[in-house]
Amino acid sequence: MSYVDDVLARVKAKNASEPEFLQAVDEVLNSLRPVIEANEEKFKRDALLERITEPERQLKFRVPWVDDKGQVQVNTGYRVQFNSAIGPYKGGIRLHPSVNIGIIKFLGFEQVFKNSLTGLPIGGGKGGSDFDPKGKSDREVMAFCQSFMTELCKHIGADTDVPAGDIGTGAREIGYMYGQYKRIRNVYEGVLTGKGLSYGGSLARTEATGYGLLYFTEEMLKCNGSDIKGKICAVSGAGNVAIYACEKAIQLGAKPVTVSDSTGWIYDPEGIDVALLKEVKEVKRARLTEYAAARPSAQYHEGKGVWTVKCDVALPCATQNELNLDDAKTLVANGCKCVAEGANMPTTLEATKYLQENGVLFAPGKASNAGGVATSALEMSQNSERLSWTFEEVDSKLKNIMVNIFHNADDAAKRYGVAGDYVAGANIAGFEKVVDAMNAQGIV
Ligand code: NDP
Ligand code: 2IT
Repeated sequence: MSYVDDVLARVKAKNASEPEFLQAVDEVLNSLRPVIEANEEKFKRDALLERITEPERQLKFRVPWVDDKGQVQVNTGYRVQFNSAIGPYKGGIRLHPSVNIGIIKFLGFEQVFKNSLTGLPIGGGKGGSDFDPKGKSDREVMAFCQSFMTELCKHIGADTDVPAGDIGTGAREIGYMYGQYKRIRNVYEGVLTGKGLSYGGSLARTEATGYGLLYFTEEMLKCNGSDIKGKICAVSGAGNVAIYACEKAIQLGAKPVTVSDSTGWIYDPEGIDVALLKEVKEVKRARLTEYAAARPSAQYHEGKGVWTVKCDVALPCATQNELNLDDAKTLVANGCKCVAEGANMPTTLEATKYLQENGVLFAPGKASNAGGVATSALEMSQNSERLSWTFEEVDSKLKNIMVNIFHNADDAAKRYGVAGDYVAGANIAGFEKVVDAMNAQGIV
């Protein structure tokens, strides 16, 4: 049995109850075959793949808090500190009822390679809780965030581990967590990113993931003889990533015509009205029915369905495994030419394979959504030098980073004889830097 197959079998046996983690490992290790085979004995002797698939540290803790009725609620908190070879652990905090250790491990594993691809000195980590912010009062959200940080603050720090936002964690939650960290640890430092502008946040961090996704997509299309201008985009999600993906798509001359949330989706043939979407989702925290009620051109549908809309470019920006094989077939049949992931692992392995085999340009999330964490690293730099950069400065660095990530993935794919396979290219390019650092640092 090859070394890759041997490790895959062992990771599967050891983590049998964690399907999302196994899916992420499966994709990465299969992409790495040509790299590993070129030097199999050394990788095997150093147990490099066993080490890279085993988190350096996993924390699981109780998060008790009191709801508005005086009832005590108990959630589970997680932080997986996956790999610190190239920098302090860095990655978001997901607050969603579906969160479990397997989901946090998959996200932390992806983050290791993504953060490496940014070219910035950040290791990989991820955290979260099964707490559901939906329907909670501000006071309840604050109570949860304070309790969560009361434990987490013992394990993080500006040079150790720097969490940020993800699903369910936005500006409000980061603010409450930052306040509690500062109060307990008595240090004013850049321990979280995605902070408000009045207390150390970076301009353009809010926009960064969605904008970065479009910068990446623009470059990928350009290098394949096409142009983002004039393209019809189907977007899923209606949160941070989706909103700013729509905004930048419009700025680049494309037309996003869909968005979705966990209850339904919008088809708006006139193009998504981003100001209205922000009002509904960022200000009112309401359902997409309110968007439809305020916009005569919009049709609201219950359930799932954005991938049935005819589009040139599909941008999944909601959650993992939201684009399956049937969706991929529908997209191809409708003439879709490009899928770029804004979310983490939104496309199933079967769907990815089908899209690639049918000539669709496919950008994996760890490359195309890396603009968020890259700008988080820029926020860390600004915090360290106690300065803040202008929006234009951060945005232009973000654009350069996304263009570089595309070319690094593209070059790595070409070097290993799989030109155009950006999944393999991103995994290989991300892996190379981490492995170099791990080798230099000995068996740790
Ligand atoms: P938000 O919480 O701001 O928005 C998430 C959106 O996706 C909401 O519209 C939500 O609907 C929908 N959604 C979430 N879970 C589900 C589900 N299980 N089924 C259907 N719809 C769902 O999160 P973000 O926009 O920040 O994150 C979206 C994706 O992008 C995630 O995969 C995240 O990991 C990834 N990502 C985020 C980055 C960031 O900087 N924020 C950076 C890189 C990747 P509803 O509100 O109804 O739940
Ligand atoms: O998945 C991700 O890259 C994020 N949620 C952003 C992480 C960060 O540290 O900004």
